[in-house]
Amino acid sequence: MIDKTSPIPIYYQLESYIKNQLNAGILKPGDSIPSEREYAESYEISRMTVRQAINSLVNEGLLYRRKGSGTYVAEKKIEQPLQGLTSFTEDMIKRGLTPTSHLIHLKIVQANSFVAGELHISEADPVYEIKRIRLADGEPMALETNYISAHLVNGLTKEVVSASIYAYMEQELGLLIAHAHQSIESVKASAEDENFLKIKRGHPMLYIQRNTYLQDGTPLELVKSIYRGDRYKFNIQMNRLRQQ
Ligand code: 16G
Repeated sequence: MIDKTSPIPIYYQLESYIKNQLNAGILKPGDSIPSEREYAESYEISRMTVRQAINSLVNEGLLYRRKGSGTYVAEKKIEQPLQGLTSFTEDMIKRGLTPTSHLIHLKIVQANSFVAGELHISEADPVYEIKRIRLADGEPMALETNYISAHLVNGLTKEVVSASIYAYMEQELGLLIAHAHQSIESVKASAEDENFLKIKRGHPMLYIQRNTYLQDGTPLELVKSIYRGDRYKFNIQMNRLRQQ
């Protein structure tokens, strides 16, 4: 499988070989892969070359290293399309995963100027601040903080927010959730993320802000979320824009 006469760099050939094994399920999430020495001996290549291939797969998030123990196959990322406006609960159920939430707090606070501006309400107006760890099959995926005007929505209890907020607002309150604006930025895991998501401080994370609106244009929620960079991949479908 390694062809030393090929113009394709050897590290790249090894990288492709390991990738094929991952795709074929020969190497599964949690499996340890052979050591650098083992690869080097089996294919009669240098350890430096093996390291280069493995580093590249670690950087892509397909493998991860555990200090003093070895290199392992990472869990598959959750691929999330960015076409439709859906809830975490819906997204997980669609994938056959069980969604749960761990409620950190639910309180009514006075809107600060940023929250008031985003929700088109006055500063110091009452807003629900709901902070939840969102889990898929018991594994923490994201830390979400929702701000929802308490004048617009009421009845957000611990029981309600421990399940689906969207389901409550649509099915119980009859609100027409229509569209949202979402932005995604990369950030490093903070001490809080380390604590709640069990991710090492400094690891790459995705910071997402969603502003959701009702059909009549009223801002419904401002959501600040931190998603695990090692477990999430967002997909976008694009159509070619032609110059006029
Ligand atoms: C998603 C949304 C969040 C929304 C939540 C409702 C992002 C990136 N995602 O997690 O804005 O509040 O779904 O979920 O912001 P729920 O209905 O399961 O409570």
